[in-house]
Amino acid sequence: MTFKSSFCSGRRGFLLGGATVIGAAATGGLPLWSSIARAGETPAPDIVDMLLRPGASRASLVSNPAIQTDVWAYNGTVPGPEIRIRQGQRLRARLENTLPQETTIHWHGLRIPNAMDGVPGVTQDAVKPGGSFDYVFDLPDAGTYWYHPHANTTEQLGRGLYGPLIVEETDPLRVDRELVWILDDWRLDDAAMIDSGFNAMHDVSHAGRIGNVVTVNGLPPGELVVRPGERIRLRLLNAANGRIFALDFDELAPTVIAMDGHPVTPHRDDAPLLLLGPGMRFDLVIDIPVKGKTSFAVMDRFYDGMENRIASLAVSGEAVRDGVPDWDMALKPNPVPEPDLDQSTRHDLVYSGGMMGGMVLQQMTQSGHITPEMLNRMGIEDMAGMGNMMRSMSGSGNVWAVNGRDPDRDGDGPLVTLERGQSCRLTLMNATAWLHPIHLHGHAFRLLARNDAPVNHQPWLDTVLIKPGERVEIAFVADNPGDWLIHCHILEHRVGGMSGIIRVL
Ligand SMILES: [Cu+2]
Repeated sequence: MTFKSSFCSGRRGFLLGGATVIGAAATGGLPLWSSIARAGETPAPDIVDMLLRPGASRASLVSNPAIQTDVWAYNGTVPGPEIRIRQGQRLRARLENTLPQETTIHWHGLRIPNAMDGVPGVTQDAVKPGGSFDYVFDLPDAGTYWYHPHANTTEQLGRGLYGPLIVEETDPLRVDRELVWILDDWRLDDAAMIDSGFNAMHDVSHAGRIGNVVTVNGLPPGELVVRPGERIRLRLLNAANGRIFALDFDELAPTVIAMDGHPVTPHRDDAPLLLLGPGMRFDLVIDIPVKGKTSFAVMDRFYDGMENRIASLAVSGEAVRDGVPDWDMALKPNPVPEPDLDQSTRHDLVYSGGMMGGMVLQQMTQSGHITPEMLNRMGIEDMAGMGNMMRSMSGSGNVWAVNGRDPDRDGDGPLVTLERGQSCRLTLMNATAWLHPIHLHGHAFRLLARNDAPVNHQPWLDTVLIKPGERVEIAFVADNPGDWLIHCHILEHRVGGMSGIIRVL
């Protein structure tokens, strides 16, 4: 089926979420697709239509509801409308740009055709103010995903452009309630207006643009009333530019059932805090105790001495059941091809630069994890050369580098080129003093190991958080042809050069 014909058939269905402002009212009384749907055509029930209109709006981000902040939002709301679709269905989303600048939509984590990936200059031309673009693709994988612009992303996400995309399993998990929490932070001035200093060099070379106001679903953190014995599925998503959340669930002991959308063996995390870098998602199952404590606090404890309350859970009402239900928590795996590790090609990406980066690069070189060959590829011959490279990078404004360069900008071509169908093992080395959530477009990868130690459950991910000095090994089948970005999802780091392309032929 061609793009055009698939576009003109299909039902005129709309996603009308609670806060969604689309459909008749938003399109001047006309159902969105009526002008192009042909009379007499059989509706295709597997298609969901969506209109996404990024533009200026206002939102109540701070605890005083009388104070409104000027934001940019999809269809007027932060977050944008929830797109909820079933695995295997087709999404047709029309972007109508009412922003004062160019934009696109990237469908984070989705394995879709390259032309739909929404990266200006790589997969499409940016959509000008007043322009539109039609995104059409099938959803092969169930899970928790999201959409956001990929043009001027620091400002466009920082002003509020993002929304959830939930792909439901054909056989959904049994729970009493499902919640989606989109975490974000905002840098607001005293009048609760967004600080317009995007891409400040300090943010680019340090931890990214960290805000001073944290929101959950675009609102100040609040209280949620739950019932004793209730089973909740919580879909967590970090939409912040740079903030990493380290979540403490009090005594609730959530079970992790999916990471970055993809099912994982249900397990309790060993770490006391759940680390959620920008772009990352977790699906959790939380069983509210039948007896005992009646209030729980979900806290973010990433920054010492700067903890944030994310939510308060108040247990109230009659118990839903006597104890913990024995319902299955295992989700059916998504159809992601398994990499053949014996037949795989190996590549490595060394991330360097940023404040105090020379020190970590030196340590990893001394420990032998960064080899003379890798240094050579980075254009570094000795320790003096390392210092020179760091200085010239900070002078040029490109404060980060991948394998010693910024291929996204200098036109050197892709970091890695792969034959279609080839299995690839990629070692990502963080030779910097900062954490980086590295995001690969168009594929899911298996996280195999950290610092040579195999990782529990080896989850499928699209974004992996790498600590300073850490080496992470991932593997995937390059089955999706095109040029795919692999970049740090701390958006200011990408601006500073932490980005490149993996080409699948
Ligand atoms: Cu980064």
